[in-house]
Amino acid sequence: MKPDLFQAPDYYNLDDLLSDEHKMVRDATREFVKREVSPIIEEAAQKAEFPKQLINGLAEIGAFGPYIPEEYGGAGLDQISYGLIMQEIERGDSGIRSTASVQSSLVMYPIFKYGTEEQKKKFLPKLASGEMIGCFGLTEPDHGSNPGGMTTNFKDKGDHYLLNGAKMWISNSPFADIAIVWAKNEEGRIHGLIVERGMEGFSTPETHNKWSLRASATGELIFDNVKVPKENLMPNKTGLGAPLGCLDSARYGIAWGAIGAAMDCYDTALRYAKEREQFGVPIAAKQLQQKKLAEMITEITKAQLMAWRLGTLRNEGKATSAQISMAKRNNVEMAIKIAREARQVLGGMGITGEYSIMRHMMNLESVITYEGTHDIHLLITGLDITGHAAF
Ligand code: TGC
Ligand code: FAD
Repeated sequence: MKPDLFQAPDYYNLDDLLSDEHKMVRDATREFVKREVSPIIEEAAQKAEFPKQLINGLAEIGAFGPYIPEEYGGAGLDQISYGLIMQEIERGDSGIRSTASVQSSLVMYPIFKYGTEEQKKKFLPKLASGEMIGCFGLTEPDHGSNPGGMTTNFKDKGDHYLLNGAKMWISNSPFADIAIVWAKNEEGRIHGLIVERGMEGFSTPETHNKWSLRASATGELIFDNVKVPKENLMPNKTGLGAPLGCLDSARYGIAWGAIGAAMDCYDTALRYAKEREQFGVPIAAKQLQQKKLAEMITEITKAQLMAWRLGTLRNEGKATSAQISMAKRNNVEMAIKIAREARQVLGGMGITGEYSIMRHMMNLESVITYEGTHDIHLLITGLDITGHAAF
């Protein structure tokens, strides 16, 4: 792969809206990605392997639980810093951002919000340091966009719960130490359970042959009469709103992350267009290429402003789930369109692993599907503005 020469576009001087802490966090993550991710990511994706050697570094830059309080091992940062960390990591690769998103928003967040003090003390510091990796099991083979229909269930057996069922498409499941599992009790009410690797009847087979998120491990969670200790149930929120609350945080991170992937594609295409000559001039001098590049920077700038505003609303505790859906949907679509256009600017070179664009493009096919599909987020906006649920 070519050396990482990334220069971040900031057409509307968004840096002026960031605090010194935001810029420090952003620059440290950018440096980490240049130093540790860029040199190895293409090979990891080609081999379809998650680069586990990145875990310690991700923990060191605060990517695991950026907004979890320091007393539990988190970095105690605000939502803008969290977003900037996701943006910079996804600039490197969406699969690495997935690992950080899942660990922070889908594993640490529910334990922090819905767990007991004992659960927080037992798991959060180890998750923050990367000593432990977690995954999040909501989707089932027959229930993807409609998780409320889940059939995974547990029964009260006196001194333990007995868990049965299966989850699929679970990021990090093949090597996770713990799984946050959403399952129904005997009354059909959804609860979150912390299932630990090694519990009898619990297995995590890997899903192979993906063309997308190849540097991220995806798998199933299978529960065959798993005895879960009662102290592993998170008591402080039940119902579908509990997992959906975690998704708000992860979807917010994706709204920023997608900007990172788009920035990388734009920056690569711009540099290539200035260097590549055809018909005696750089292709950047041709109107058709300028149209592509000008539209890319316009869309990136709009997405940056949306993410920043959403982050300030979240810092004030005012962001709604529907606002988060709009940003996730808009920014991922923006990124996938830019990846497709940027790939064309590179001509044949664009399809090779010499450049990051094709990998971003393929990754974004997962990002536009997970955490709620593009269509589902449109329907969430539709419900919000009309009052009619059209799911
Ligand atoms: P509905 O009746 O609308 O809602 C049920 C309850 O949930 C509440 N609620 C929310 N709470 C918090 N945050 C949100 N975003 C919420 N949305 C809804 C709602 O108020 C209600 O509460 P209550 O107290 O009245 O019971 O539910 P529904 O069954 O009609 O479904 C609505 C729908 C379709 C929007 C929802 O199910 C949905 O979002 N589906 C998409 C599923 C999804 O996003 N799955 C993601 C799986 S995890 C993943 O992909 C991780 S990828 C990680 C990576 O690698 O980065
Ligand atoms: P379906 O729900 O079957 O949808 C198929 C199509 O139908 C989509 O286009 C959808 O938009 C459309 N559709 C569905 N319902 C409606 C409707 N009411 N109206 C109109 N159109 C509709 N899940 C987890 O729980 N944890 C994870 O860590 C995780 N990681 C993932 C990693 C990867 C790489 C991938 C690909 C997925 C991951 N997922 C995870 C699952 C992801 O959240 C689901 O794939 C997603 O929610 C969609 O579910 P589905 O694939 O079953 O599609």
